[in-house]
Amino acid sequence: MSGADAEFARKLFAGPCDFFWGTGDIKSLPPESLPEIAFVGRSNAGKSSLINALTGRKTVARVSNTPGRTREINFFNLGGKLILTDLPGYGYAKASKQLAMEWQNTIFAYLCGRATLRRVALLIDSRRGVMDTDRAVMELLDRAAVSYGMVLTKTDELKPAEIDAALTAVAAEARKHTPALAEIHATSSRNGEGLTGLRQSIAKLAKP
Ligand SMILES: Nc1nc2c(ncn2[C@@H]2O[C@H](COP(=O)(O)OP(=O)(O)OP(=O)(O)O)[C@@H](O)[C@H]2O)c(=O)[nH]1
Ligand SMILES: [Mg+2]
Repeated sequence: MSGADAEFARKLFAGPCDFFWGTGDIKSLPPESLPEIAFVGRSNAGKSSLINALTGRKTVARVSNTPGRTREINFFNLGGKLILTDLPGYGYAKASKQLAMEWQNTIFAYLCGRATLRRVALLIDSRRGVMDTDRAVMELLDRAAVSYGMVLTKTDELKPAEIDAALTAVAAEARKHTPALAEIHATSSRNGEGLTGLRQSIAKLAKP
């Protein structure tokens, strides 16, 4: 990473980030325009928190202690160069079966059909590791040939040795999947660990 690239990433995430579209209906997505990165993961994995932390805001994406908080696909325009999308989580036990199916269908249709989707950030709660529902999503992304990077979240909850173990375990899962990037980011939205590196990786997808 050159100094200029690092500076571009820093400026991009320090600049404006505006919510511009939210929908639960796959038929009413915003027009495909800028390159897009989607934040995907189990309910409560920390997707909305990570978007807020990356963009240095407290309230861009809504966060809550109640899993299942994000009900729609929310689109954020980052400086006119990149779109960040915050998706509802999967694996939310309390959701009714019917609702869970609807969510899944919507999310899957979005992930498989969005021409401008350049990358998925697949968030894994570092205390839990990769679970079967994550593996199902990885297989779906494999089939859709969407490139994805695994991101460990909530590392502030772990000791350094535990973070290393979590990274090793996630890397082993990623190696089984061709579209999964080898680079894995260990992050905390609470203490900021790993955010600079993740910003730099994401900024490479942005319109120059
Ligand atoms: N300790 C710690 N807690 C976190 C971190 N990030 C998020 N959380 C907490 O985890 C919970 C869920 O965070 P969200 O960002 O709403 O998670 P989400 O993946 O968007 O959840 P859904 O929208 O329900 O899918 C909240 O209580 C957050 O405060 C982190 O880096 N460290
Ligand atoms: Mg959320």
